[in-house]
Amino acid sequence: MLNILNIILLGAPGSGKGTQSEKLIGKYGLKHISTGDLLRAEIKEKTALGVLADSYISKGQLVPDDIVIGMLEEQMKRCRDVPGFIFDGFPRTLVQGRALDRLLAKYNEKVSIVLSLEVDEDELIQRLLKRGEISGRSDDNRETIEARLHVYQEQTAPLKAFYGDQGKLVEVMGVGSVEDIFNSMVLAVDRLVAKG
Ligand code: B4P
Repeated sequence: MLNILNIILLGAPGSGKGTQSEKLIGKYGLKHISTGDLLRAEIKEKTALGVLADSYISKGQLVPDDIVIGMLEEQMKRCRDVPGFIFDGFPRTLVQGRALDRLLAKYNEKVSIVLSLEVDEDELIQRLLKRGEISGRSDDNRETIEARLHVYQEQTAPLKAFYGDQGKLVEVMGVGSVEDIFNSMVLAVDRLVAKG
């Protein structure tokens, strides 16, 4: 792996990371790594990891760093010759951010760009409550949503300064049509690619 495009999608729960990842993969052919999807697959299979993860997720808490980092490392090891990665929902803590830098460095790689989806809290709550009506997810209810938003502010939002200091952060307005938001992201990525 050398000089590949590594995009991080940062944003509060319900900000549209999963939604936009699908579109970005379609455009750039990147490998999608969603720690949320991986954890939900473990929960569905009722593995030991899944049972443990569910005890955190259903309360709106983050799954411990060592578990998530191990899972991510496993996924990356399996990927050779990909044009890049979309990290969707990872990192969510500074510990995870530093671990990702170390992991990419092993392959002489680094984070290319961090797209942060900015959505106000009222809109996030409405979206997640609506998703909860159909998703059946244990974390899409009002009490858990509020806990998740709190966890985001406390543990994940500091990553914005971490990547801001590295000159990699691009804030994208995450309210509006999915297409318009996607176009803003593409603009930021293409600008970066054009710079070389
Ligand atoms: P995730 O699976 O990452 O999901 P999310 O934050 O809930 O949602 P996302 O931002 O992807 O929103 P979506 O596109 O679906 O995390 C779930 C849990 O797993 C975490 O709380 C945590 O416990 C655990 N976890 C995951 N990663 C972890 C890590 N690294 N470390 C520790 N724990 C971890 O959009 C939401 C809704 O909005 C959808 O219904 C969508 O249709 C709608 N929507 C999207 N864009 C819209 C728009 N522009 N307008 C209107 N609606 C829109």
